[in-house]
Amino acid sequence: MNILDRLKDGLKKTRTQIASALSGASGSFDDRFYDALEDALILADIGLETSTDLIARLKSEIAGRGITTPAAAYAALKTLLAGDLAVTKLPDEFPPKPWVILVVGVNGVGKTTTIGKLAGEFGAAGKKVMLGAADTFRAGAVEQLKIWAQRTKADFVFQQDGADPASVAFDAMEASKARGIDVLILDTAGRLQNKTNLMNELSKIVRVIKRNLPQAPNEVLLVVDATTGQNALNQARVFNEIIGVTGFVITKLDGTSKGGIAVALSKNFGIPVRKIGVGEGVDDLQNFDPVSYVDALLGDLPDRV
Ligand SMILES: Nc1nc2c(ncn2[C@@H]2O[C@H](COP(=O)(O)OP(=O)(O)OP(=O)(O)O)[C@@H](O)[C@H]2O)c(=O)[nH]1
Ligand SMILES: [Mg+2]
Repeated sequence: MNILDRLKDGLKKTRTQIASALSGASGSFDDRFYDALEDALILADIGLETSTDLIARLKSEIAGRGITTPAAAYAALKTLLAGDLAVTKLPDEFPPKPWVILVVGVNGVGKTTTIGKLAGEFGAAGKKVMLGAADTFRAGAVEQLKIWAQRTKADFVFQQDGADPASVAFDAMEASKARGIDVLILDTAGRLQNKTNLMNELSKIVRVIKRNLPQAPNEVLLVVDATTGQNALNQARVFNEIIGVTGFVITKLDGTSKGGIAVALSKNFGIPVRKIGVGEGVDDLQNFDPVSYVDALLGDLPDRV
């Protein structure tokens, strides 16, 4: 399956749900149509405020352009939405070395898997990649990252379970400089239930990195799981407060009915979605392309409307 098909396949549930919400407005092109559209967007987890705002802008666009059919209105909505999702992808070149990516997020969202996929991608582009196991909290976390390092032929820096994560970050910074590494990616633990601990731990990691290389970390990627819906917004708020997030990675977009969360996140925080995960394999990480995403999310207006 090619990249676009995989995205479309992944977002099928969201799309079907939107289509079924829209079928309630069968045949009408009036307030019922707009209400159904708004409901459909909210159901997909685009968010109440964002959905209301989108519909208001759509209405004025439709009036301004003299649009008279639901299909044309739907197309206009897709253009508006894609236009809102300005993106910048991760850079292809990384001077000065190492380019440091700190990966954060709550438990189980897909941080380690995303790091493995990123290592695969950078490695395939000819970059020297190192993975640093700064999640020393969960038993087995180091081993899991090690497997990804082996699979993607990345260098690997770790200490024993329970070691100080900042100390791992320090070792990884030193080692990546000594070995001429292009991209250093650091895994972290995400215990959101204790915000103070999390804040202390992440701030310490960042301090150690900066002491070694003042412009690093170059990216703080917050990984969020699309299936958690609106809760992803709370996670983004907390992590952004704690360390300042520079980009989102949205995982598990395959098979979720809450695929609209990418819109809610980028609209609410003005932070770009860098990557999306559409499966568990090493090739299942895509750049976020707003037009393809909106197409996969909304599909075509169902015939019945
Ligand atoms: N379907 C699907 N599953 C994914 C995706 N990304 C990660 N997963 C799965 O989600 C589960 C958790 O992934 P991890 O990478 O271990 O998550 P984590 O954030 O590192 O978890 P902790 O280290 O426990 O905090 C694994 O079973 C992954 O295979 C994705 O894009 N799609
Ligand atoms: Mg992990």
